[in-house]
Amino acid sequence: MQGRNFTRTALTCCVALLQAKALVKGGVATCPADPSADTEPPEIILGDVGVGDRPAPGECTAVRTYDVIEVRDNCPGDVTWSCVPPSGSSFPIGDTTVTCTATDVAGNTGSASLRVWVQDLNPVPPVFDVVPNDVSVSTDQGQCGAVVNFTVPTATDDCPGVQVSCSPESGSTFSVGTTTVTCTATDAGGSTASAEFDVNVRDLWAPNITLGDVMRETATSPGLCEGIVVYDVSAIDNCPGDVTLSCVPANGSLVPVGDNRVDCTATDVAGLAQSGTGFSVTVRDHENPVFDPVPDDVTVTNDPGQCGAAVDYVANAADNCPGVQVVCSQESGTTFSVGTTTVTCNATDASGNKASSESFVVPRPFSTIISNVP
Ligand SMILES: [Ca+2]
Ligand SMILES: [Ca+2]
Ligand SMILES: [Ca+2]
Ligand SMILES: [Ca+2]
Repeated sequence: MQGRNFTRTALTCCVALLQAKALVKGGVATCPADPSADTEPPEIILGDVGVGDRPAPGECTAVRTYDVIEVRDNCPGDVTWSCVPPSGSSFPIGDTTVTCTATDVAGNTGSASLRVWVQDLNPVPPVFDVVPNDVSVSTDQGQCGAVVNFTVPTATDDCPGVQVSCSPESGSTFSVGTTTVTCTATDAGGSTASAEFDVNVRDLWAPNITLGDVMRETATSPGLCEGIVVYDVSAIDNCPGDVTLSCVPANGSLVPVGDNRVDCTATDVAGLAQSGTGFSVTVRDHENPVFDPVPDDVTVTNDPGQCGAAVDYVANAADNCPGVQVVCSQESGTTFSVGTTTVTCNATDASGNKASSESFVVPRPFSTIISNVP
């Protein structure tokens, strides 16, 4: 059998008796031979919303009607249906969704919906109950911002249904600096009011200083009592922007022999400074002293009536560092016996580096002074 089994305009009741045995859907009867095996939900055809009355001044609702044109199913039998809110009831100002649900004898459920709009003809905007206070927080650890939660302000309206939303939302991540949050209260009729407050996020995190390769020990540069300090230090900050890194003594500079402490300070764009853990660089002197001039051999005559002579000689040493000392096997100015005396001088710098030199002192009877250059 073909043919639409049930049609009714502006249904107002809740049970539709479907007298025919099948519903034509696309020209094909879809009710199975065993109706209990039916899986096809019923359909609800909704019509237009009536104009209805208008809310009176001070009123927040108006009566509205709408049409349920048809409730149909592919199988015969009672289809129960209902709509919420029902047609003819009082609807609040604003937008209301009407949902109609129908259930066939096999328990399949279908639904349809429509919107009922009641205009607010006497719009009175909502009013915020409190003006939100500004919020001030510090940045989250390692972040250039902060997740900020705030209490969404409430608002009061002449009609129910006012809603408040804020942008950015509570729980958003706010960047460093000041962000204005705008909260908007919207009543059911679409009238709005707004309120603003500031979220101030301050950067309280100074840069982190990272120590890379450091030459903890280095030698003096040739001829100098200083060595070049070499290290690798970097700094990162939670916020973008240049980080000023300053170390004393500076990388690549000359520092004196001994232990030298290096201290670094990193400063971010917010002016927050972090002093890194200092480290030490030891400069060692490995350069030997040298005799300057190299001691000459000395030949003198004996002192009159003596079998020897008091001999002065020069034995000086130079070093890249101060504090070199010269010690000889027989001091200058002492009496040397006739014959050849080998004088050995040792020069020792402050770091223990040594140099040695030999010369000859030869007192000879009745001879003139002869300088013997080696
Ligand atoms: Ca059905
Ligand atoms: Ca209002
Ligand atoms: Ca910072
Ligand atoms: Ca030296």
